[in-house]
Amino acid sequence: MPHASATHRRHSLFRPLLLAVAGALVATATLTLPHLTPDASAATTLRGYADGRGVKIGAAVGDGPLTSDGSYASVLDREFNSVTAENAMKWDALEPSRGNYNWAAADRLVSHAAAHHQGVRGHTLVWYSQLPSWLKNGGFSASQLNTILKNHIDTTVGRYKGKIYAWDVVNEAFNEDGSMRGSLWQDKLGTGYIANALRWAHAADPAAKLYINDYNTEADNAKSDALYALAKQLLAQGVPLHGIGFQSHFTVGQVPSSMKANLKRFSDLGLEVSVTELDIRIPMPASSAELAQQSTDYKTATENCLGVPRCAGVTVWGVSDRYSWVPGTFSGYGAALPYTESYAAKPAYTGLSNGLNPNA
Ligand code: 9MR
Repeated sequence: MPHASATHRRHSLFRPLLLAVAGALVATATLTLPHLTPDASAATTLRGYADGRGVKIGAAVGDGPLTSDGSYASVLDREFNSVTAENAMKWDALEPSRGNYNWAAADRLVSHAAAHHQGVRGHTLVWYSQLPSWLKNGGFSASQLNTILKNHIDTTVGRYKGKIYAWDVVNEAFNEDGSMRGSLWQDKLGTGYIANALRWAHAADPAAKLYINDYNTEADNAKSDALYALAKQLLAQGVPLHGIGFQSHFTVGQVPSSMKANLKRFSDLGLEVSVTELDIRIPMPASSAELAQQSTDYKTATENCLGVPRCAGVTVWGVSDRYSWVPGTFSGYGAALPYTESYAAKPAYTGLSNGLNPNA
């Protein structure tokens, strides 16, 4: 017993001192932590804001950078709650020779996403471009092509059943004037290939949201009018179409003024809308005024989607200017993404963040 009381006395003596030390530590931590780790608060990342609004903020991901560039992966995982395969799920990548599938890069992305609590947008099942040559030059009949397409959709959507929340089933099916774009599918099968592809994809994964995706459809124009008419018709026929993807490859200062109203008319049909491939290119070298305008444009484009009912989210077509497709396609243009080549957040990042933050 004497021991117990001595111990008790010692505690009583030390308690004020311990409390003072603990209090000082808490105060120090409170004062210094935010300065030491500015990115530590999930609420201030892009994905923190997106999660708070129940939407996706995605990025297109290349297999090269994902597997070889640690800085890339750490920004991707900190900032984005959704990923799209930039190329790995296209037909030429998945089935380079007939019946021989190469899943490696696509599987890598899907398991990376699961490990980092990211959703996956599937891109893309039916497209005129990036077809393997055995398919493009195979001289197949309509009925053979139908079977090939169904097999490809069954196999690909089936493999990732439950792991892909949305699929770009049909990509870039229209010409600028609203007519159907000539392609292997359109030319041999007619426009009916679109309804068939949607039905097959739905059977293979009933939970995935199925999209038609295109570019230069963000404004109210001939191309978006044709897409609207097709969407309405497919819905009237009971075809499982759930969403429309607006790629949104813009030039600085040129986010279309009719974008929000245009997205809203699709949403009013009961469809989801998503910005699926946002980037905003600048003539190089980019001036600080252009970078500031780009920031405004990122905010506007994001708000144009999030301000519409049934906007599921915004995906940017890459993370950093280091790997963007833009300079290789639009000679003299670049700097289209939210991060510089060395992963500094650009004014565009702030614009995107403010577009996602309801209190900005
Ligand atoms: O960014 C992609 C690039 O790496 C590929 O070389 C290119 C091939 O067509 O496709 C790019 O992604 C496109 C997307 O799949 C569909 N919409 C336009 C995108 C930019 O070209």
